Amino acid sequence: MAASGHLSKQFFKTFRQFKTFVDGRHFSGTVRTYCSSGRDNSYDLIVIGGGSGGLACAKEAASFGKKVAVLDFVTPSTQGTKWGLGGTCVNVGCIPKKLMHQSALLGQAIKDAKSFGWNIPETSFSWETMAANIQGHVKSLNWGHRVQLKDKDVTYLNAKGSFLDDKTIEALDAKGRKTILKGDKIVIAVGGRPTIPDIPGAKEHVITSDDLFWLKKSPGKTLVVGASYVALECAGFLAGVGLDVTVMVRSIPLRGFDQEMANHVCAYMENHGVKFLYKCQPDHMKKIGTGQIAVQYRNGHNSDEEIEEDYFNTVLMATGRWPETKALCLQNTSVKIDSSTGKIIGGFNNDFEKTSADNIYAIGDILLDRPELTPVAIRAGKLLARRLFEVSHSQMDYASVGTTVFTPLEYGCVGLSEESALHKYGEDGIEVYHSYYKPLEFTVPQRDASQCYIKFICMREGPKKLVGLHYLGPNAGEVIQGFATAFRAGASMSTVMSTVGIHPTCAEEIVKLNITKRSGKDPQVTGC
Ligand code: FAD
Ligand code: NA7
Repeated sequence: MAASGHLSKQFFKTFRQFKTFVDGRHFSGTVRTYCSSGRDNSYDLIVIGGGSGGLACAKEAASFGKKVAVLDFVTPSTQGTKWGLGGTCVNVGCIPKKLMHQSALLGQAIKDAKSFGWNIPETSFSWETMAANIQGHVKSLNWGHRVQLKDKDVTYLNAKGSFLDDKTIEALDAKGRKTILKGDKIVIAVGGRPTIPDIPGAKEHVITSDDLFWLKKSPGKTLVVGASYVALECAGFLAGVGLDVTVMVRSIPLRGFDQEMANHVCAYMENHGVKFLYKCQPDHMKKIGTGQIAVQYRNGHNSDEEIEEDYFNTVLMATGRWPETKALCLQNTSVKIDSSTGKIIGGFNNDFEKTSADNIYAIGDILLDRPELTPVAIRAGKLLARRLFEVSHSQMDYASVGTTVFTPLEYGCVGLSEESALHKYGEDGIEVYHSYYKPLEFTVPQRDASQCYIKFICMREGPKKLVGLHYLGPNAGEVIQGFATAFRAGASMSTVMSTVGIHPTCAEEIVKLNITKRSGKDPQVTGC
């Protein structure tokens, strides 16, 4: 037990049995744990940040009998919003986002239900009810995380961590109390927070995704600034629950994603009531007498960049996120950060999560050039804990991670975009199979399916290995999760095409693809 060197004899030992199952092998044994009665602040592992990655890493290390501490502290948003243990995903990310998306999908389902014979009396939507129930669920998750840490004997400090040196952490709680901790190994998992551009009036008047999910009252007529997935997902569910929503797009939607798919995502949203202001960016904001926010914006369509104005009840800035490294006082360590992104540079000693300091590691959103996704942070955290305590040598594989954008028409993908595949292999190197299809559930209520589209990108030569799969339609996350496994297993066009479909589903349209873009034939699917 590495930390034992720091302990004096006055601390008494206990012996704890542990059993765990890793990489198909059982591990068990007896470990000495040091009961400090609050006096011993030396740990085998200190994790700074109790979000997706940090909690996973801490719990895994504790399951090997290690002495672990987790520090988690939420600095209130510019609007004063704060929340409990669990990080971005649980409190202000994936979980409340997906539940609000579900609320919007149910609104659509109520409309569809009439065509399926349901006699539905007039309905109305209550933001207050939705928000209270979702916030209640999130609070139960906060509590669940605390219980799990306690069950695993992980010390939890609701305090902000900063480095005094490579092995010493100062934990500062909300009451200004300081605790000094010593860590043999330290993992940084502090994630990021939304940025607010330096626009006059913005800091005072806008909200971000850190506030949206905790609003007790409906945001009303909303302007969403930004066009990445956070922006489009929020705009999608706000419109889905009946609000007047405008998205302000500075350049392109869903930068980094396949642009043909991104344009379909926006077209569907536009057909379903979301307004888009393309090539526009805010210039100035101020509160007016009615309580609304007057937003002056530059419209790039006007050659003289003339200023236009509109009024909103809420402005949601979804203009990117910034890593939480500043408060860590990394200047007191030998950890290197990337100056343009503020993120921590990993990859030292052939270990993706190892920083330039010998005993300090970084996981999740804080690590440079890694996908900012919860399952990525969790997996990286678990694998790191196993390597740190020599239970396994497995490294995280950051390639080919599937993801889904939960817009009103969901978009799931794995692998390369068409642009990246063309760039990497050239036009003659790849084949693109595609189809427009109509989900069966869209037929009876006569829903427009013009954006339900699938694209399968594979190598042109040999067995036609799959390099990218893109799906726009219902349940995209569920569909792509399965295909992501096939993708990792090296699936080819022939493997996928020889798979018998499950009828009648949307996913079966993937195994039925047969028209290449190159052929120029009509990719509309007709009949069964
Ligand atoms: P975080 O979960 O951000 O946790 C970091 C924790 O550290 C926070 O609690 C923070 O307050 C705390 N902290 C910071 N500094 C300190 C300090 N000095 N001392 C102590 N504590 C500190 N991902 C998906 O996979 N699917 C989705 O659908 C999805 N939707 C998203 C929607 C939104 C709106 C957003 C914003 C993100 C979404 N993500 C989604 C991304 C996902 O939430 C993140 O990738 C994930 O939470 C990163 O985990 P992490 O452990 O790196 O950091
Ligand atoms: P992203 O992916 O960094 O996207 C930021 C978006 O905001 C993007 O569309 C930008 O347009 C736009 N932007 C940035 N600054 C401005 C200003 N000043 N005015 C108008 N528009 C602007 O951020 P997200 O928050 O959506 O997501 C970040 C991560 O969080 C994501 O990976 C998830 O895992 C969670 P641009 O394309 O630069 O023109």
